Amino acid sequence: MKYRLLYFDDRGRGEPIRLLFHMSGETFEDVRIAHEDWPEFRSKTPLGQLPVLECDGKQLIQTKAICRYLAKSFRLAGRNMADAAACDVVVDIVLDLYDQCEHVIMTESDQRKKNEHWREVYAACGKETLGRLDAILRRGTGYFVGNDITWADIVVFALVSNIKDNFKNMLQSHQQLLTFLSRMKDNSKIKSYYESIA
Ligand SMILES: N[C@@H](CCC(=O)N[C@@H](CS)C(=O)NCC(=O)O)C(=O)O
Repeated sequence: MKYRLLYFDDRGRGEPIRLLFHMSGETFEDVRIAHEDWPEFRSKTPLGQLPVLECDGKQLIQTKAICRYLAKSFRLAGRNMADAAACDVVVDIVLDLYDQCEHVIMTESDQRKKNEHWREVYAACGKETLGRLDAILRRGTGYFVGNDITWADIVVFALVSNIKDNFKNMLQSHQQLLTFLSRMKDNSKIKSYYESIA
């Protein structure tokens, strides 16, 4: 299968998909669309949005659908139906939070305004959401589902790292999550991917 990922030159919703490829070792073309080219490019996408994953030329859209499809293809979707559902739950939890932060991450450069936004999101739902993720990790396997890495770990790592880097020191009360992020960052495949684009 020939894969082409179309996304902006940002981490955003493209990063979990990139990481799934790097974790699996499957090759793909990482096409990064410049924001100034987007107005012209937009009409070439099914919903006027990115990411789009082309699989042998066939376009697949929606971050979650793309990630789930790749996770199934790369055997990163858990061992059984119950694991698969647990992965979906974790991904839905983190995407709900990311949805609240995305606009600010993508467009705001003033750190003070970013922090103000995060404080509001944290009070409204962030504290609860991150607390829920912390609680799942407290089970102690080091992974969100079962005893091994799944796409849920990869999506949480990609999106929560982005939140953490944009809203400085804002995850400080979520120690389980912070430990998880730094362990994932040390994963040899993730590490070599980030070294390759540094
Ligand atoms: N539910 C969609 C949302 C996609 C989305 O909002 N993409 C943004 C970038 S993260 C986009 O394409 N924005 C450009 C635009 O809407 O013109 C998904 O998860 O893929």
